[in-house]
Formats: sequence, C-alpha cells, structure tokens
Amino acid sequence: MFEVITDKFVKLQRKLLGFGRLSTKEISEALREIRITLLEADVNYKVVGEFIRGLQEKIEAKKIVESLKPGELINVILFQELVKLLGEKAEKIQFSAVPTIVELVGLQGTGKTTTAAKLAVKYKGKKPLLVACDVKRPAASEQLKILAERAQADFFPVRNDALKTCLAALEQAKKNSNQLVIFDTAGRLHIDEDLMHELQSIKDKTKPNFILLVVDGMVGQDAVNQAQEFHAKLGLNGAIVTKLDGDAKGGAVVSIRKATSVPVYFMGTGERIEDLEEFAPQRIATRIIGQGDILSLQEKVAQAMAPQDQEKVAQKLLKGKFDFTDFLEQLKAIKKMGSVSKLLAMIPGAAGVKGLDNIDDKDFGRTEAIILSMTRQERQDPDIIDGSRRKRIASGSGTSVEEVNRLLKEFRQAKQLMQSMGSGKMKMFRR
Ligand SMILES: Nc1nc2c(ncn2[C@@H]2O[C@H](COP(=O)(O)OP(=O)(O)OP(=O)(O)O)[C@@H](O)[C@H]2O)c(=O)[nH]1
Ligand SMILES: [Mg+2]
Repeated sequence: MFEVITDKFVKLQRKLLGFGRLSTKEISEALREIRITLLEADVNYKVVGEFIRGLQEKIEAKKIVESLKPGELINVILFQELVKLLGEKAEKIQFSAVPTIVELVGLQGTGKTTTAAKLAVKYKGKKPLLVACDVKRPAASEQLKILAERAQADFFPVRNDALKTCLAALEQAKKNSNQLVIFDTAGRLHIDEDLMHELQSIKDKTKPNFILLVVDGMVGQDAVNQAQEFHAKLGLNGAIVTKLDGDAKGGAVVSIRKATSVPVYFMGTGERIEDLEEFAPQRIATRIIGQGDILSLQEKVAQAMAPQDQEKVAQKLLKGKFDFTDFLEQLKAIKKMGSVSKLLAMIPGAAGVKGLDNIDDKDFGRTEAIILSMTRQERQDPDIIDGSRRKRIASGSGTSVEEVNRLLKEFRQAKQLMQSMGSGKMKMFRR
C-alpha cells in the first residue's frame, strides 16, 4: 500500500546518502521530491504543505550534527516527522468497561461487517458478541452471522429497529458475559439525516466506548472528507482504513490523523478475517521510508512460530548465521500465514533489493523447490554452490540455472542487510 511512496523515498535516500555535503539547493530539491511523492500518493495537500514546512525547519535547525552525514540526517528527520504526522503512538482498544462497546459506522460497502469479524478474531479472548444493526437489508444480518461463525464469535441478529437491537444485545451480553460487543451498523450511499439520526440514537442510548469509522482506503481523499463529516456529526474515537491491500496508494491513511484529528486504529489489508493490522506510527513510518517493517513482520511470524524458535531465528539473522534451512522454515511459516508478497513487502530492505520486492506467490513455490533440491551442506553453506552444483539444483527443481543464481544472489543481499542491522548501522531508526 505504501509502495509508491517507499520506492521514491528509497531512491531519494540513496541519492542523498551519496552527497558528502548538502547545499541549500540540494535540500530544497529533496524537499520538492518529498512533496511530489506525497502528493502523488494522494496525501492531503494541506497535510503535505504543513509536513514540508516542518521538515524544512527541522533540517535548518539541525544543519550540523557531527555524527551524521547530511543525507542520514534528512532521513532521520523525515522518519521522525512521519511518526509525528501519523500520530506518534499506536491507539489501542482499552477494555476498561464491561462490556466494552464498539460501534462501527461508515458508508455503504466500506467494510464494516468484515471489520466486525476481524475485530472478533483479534479480540477472541474477550468473548466478542457481533450485533447486526442493519434493519433495511436482511442479507446484512445473514452476512454477519456467517462471519461470526467463522470467527467463532457470538452473534445477535437484527430486529425491526436498530436501537432496540442494540439494547437487547447488551442485555444478552450481560447474561453471557461477553466482554466485547460490536455494533455493525447499516451503511448508506451518502451521509444523510436518517443515518446520522440512527447512529446518534445508538450512541446516546448505549454509550459506546469506541465509535470507529470504517473508511475505504481506495477512495483516497474522500476518506478524509468522510472522516471529517462523521466526526463533526457523531464525534468519532477513531478510524479503521480498509482495502489497503489493493491499489490504494496509502495517502488517505497517512493524512487522516493530521487532517481530521481522528486517529487510525487499524488497517484492513485483505478480505480474510485475519487481515487486520494495528496502525503503529513508528512501524508504518519505518515501512514508508523503506527500511521494511521488521516489527510487523515479527508479529506475523510470531503467530506462526513458537516463541523460542523466533528468538533463535532473530539471533541468527542478526549474526548473519541465517542459512537456507532457516530460510525454508521461514518460507513455510510465511506460507501458513497467507500471501508471501504481502510479507515480503515488510522485510527490511526488501523494497530496495531488486527482485525481492516483486517475488510473487508463484515464485514462492519455485524458491521452495530450489532450496529443497539443495543438499543439507549446501543449505548450510551456500558459498560451496559452484557451477556444477547450480546445474544439478536447477534440474532437480525443474527451474533454470538463472533462477538458482538469482535466488543465491538475493539471499546474499538480504543476509548482508540483516547483518548491517545487527551491527547497528541502522540503529538510528530504532528507539
Ligand atoms: N481487499 C479487501 N477487501 C475488503 C476489505 N475489507 C472489506 N473488504 C471487502 O469489501 C466488501 C464490502 O465489505 P463489507 O464488510 O460487506 O462492507 P460493509 O461496510 O459492511 O457494507 P454495507 O453493510 O453494505 O454498508 C466485501 O466484498 C469485503 O470482502 C479489505 O481490507 N481488503
Ligand atoms: Mg455490512
């Protein structure tokens, strides 16, 4: 979702790092490129303007920092300003009330029902109750019922009035000790009086702890407008931006906080009920400027692997002792989690390493075949893989020598990157 921004930022950073000294001209050129990149990614123009001014001030104020090269300095400031733009700290659903009530609101088709189920998966331990509140469309209640089953969550069907449904659902939640109740409200094509009235009455009578707006990330700046309107009329606690897995350029999710003061809680990154990511400013800024999202990645890997394994892998990665056997394990774990391409986008440096960033799920099978055709010794010590071994591996895996070469090269590059992280060269991006 941030590919457009990331690609450009990575190139810009490389260019800046090449300069021993940055003149005013180069700085303003860099700022211009950052501005264009953000605008092209559909970030709100007012937000961009303010952001660039902030960057400029910071750069000017800190022109001379002994320990950093000027290019590095700009990168660090860019990172810090991005974190600030995105809202500094990750917003969390607090479960201080019992039950904690989340009211999902938003226009038609933005992903409310899907998101309700995603939240139920995420907070499984809270015994969630999903409440269908769309009176007008009978299929809506049925859809939520099916998703609730899939998420193994409790379900409350719609009655002939949205507010009455919510109140009855709360009664049931009390009896069944549901600690989380999610209202999946009706969507409309436009924001209209009727809709607002209904949402307002649910708000007044049930006092939700969190009113979260679900917006479609594909609609770009319109998402910001929706957030503004809903916030003005209803008072939102936050937003969830969906469909960021498609062609969305990420501009909406980057600008919502600054443009509307509504913080983003989650991002929807796919149609499956597992496809929900926390919106963590630090991590996202890291991803945007192209250092990869090591934290998100770790989180996902943690879901698929036992903790001790993960620690071992991390140690190996940092020490450069990661070999093809480990790589294969990782690939298998990743496959368990769904899409490879999505995960690769989060690997540090993958955005910058040619080839790695466009591995698709088809390549994944071939990669696996190549590694499986290696001997144990070759997996542990890829340096011994000479020409004749390459030929053997290629024919054993039904691939070509070029493909084997490419994998070996990419593996070496990725390993070097990991090592440089381990040795602290990238420490400036950590906190
Ligand atoms: N790719 C992708 N599709 C999504 C995501 N979230 C929802 N969808 C899809 O978007 C479509 C609409 O989702 P719903 O959850 O039904 O939307 P809704 O807001 O409940 O719609 P209404 O109840 O009609 O207002 C469905 O086809 C979902 O599968 C997402 O994060 N990524
Ligand atoms: Mg719905």
